[in-house]
Amino acid sequence: MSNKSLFDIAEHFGFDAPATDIRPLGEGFINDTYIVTTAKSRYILQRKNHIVFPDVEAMMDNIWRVTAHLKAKVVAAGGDPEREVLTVIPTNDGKLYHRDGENFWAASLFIEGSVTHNTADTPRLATMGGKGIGKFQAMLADFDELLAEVIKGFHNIRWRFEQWDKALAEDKAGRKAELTEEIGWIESRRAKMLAFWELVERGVLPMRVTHNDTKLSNILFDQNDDVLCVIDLDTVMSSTSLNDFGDAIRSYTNTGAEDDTDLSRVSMNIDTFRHYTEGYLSERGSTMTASEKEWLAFSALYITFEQVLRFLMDYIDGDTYYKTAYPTHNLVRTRAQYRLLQSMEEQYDTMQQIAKSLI
Ligand code: GN1
Ligand code: MG
Repeated sequence: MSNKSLFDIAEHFGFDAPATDIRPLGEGFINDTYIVTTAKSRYILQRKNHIVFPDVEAMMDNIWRVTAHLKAKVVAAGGDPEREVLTVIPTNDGKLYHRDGENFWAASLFIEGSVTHNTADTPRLATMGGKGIGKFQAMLADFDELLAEVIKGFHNIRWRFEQWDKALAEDKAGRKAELTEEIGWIESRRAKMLAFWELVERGVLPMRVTHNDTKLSNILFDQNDDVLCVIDLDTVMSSTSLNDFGDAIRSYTNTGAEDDTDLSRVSMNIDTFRHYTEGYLSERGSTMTASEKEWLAFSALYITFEQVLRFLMDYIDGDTYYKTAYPTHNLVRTRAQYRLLQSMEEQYDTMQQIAKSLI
């Protein structure tokens, strides 16, 4: 993108002064992100991926409503709403995004002095990550409006199984015959996973605001490594908040890589599970229902299972969703996530004991 056109885009937003500098920030896979400097402040400017998020207007409306709710909570607690919550900057004509031909752009305030981390290398970081997501959810526990479903059936295993059955029936890449063992991993757990989702469908597990991308790098810390706020709100939707707990456990506790070729490196670190759960419950325990508490440990197995299914399904489909670096990449990811799932299943009784002892 040329700098001239970036400056043209920036002019549409309600920044406090004209942009003097615009440069790329980070290496996100989905959106393109820039940092904009004016004489007084800095801002984040993002080109939103219109393929992954077909309804940018609904997505930005979700973000606006959720951040408004959070800001009211922070103000009531005497905090600083511009540091403890993401601040969306509307356009000069009051819209939440700017459309420039094919592209959709949105802006937010850059939080000065903030720090991010990529891996939970210390117990404190795992605990603080749990606190960050726990506090985010606790402040949203009384948000009772439904949010737009920006990605259909994202963590809905009934919908995922519909896609799965179709993928197997079509066998687009002709790979099904070689995958008898891997397909068996999915089929043998079908009933158990659907039984969990049925609790959501029946309202036993309540619908809440979910973040849907709870990796550690989506939390901003201050200079003392205390949590400032949760960022990357593109996927906020309504679902069971257990999904956010489960997805964090899937990413924080893995002793190997998501696409590790050496399965002996992959396992769930039970101490990291304990530290994350401790932090999470310290903020969120008092707003959880009894059924949410009961299914906490299982949610990690559920989300990890779903990830095995999604990677394998993409391999069967001929690698159309996830970016791949080599032809069997999705199969390698499938096997590595399956190893993680097995490790969780082996340690499930301990996970439950830990969760119970902390509640
Ligand atoms: C995608 O690109 P990233 O890391 O934000 C995916 C997640 C998966 C993850 C697996 C919108 O997230 O659901 O868990 O890959 N996001 C979307 O690495 O599909
Ligand atoms: Mg993301």
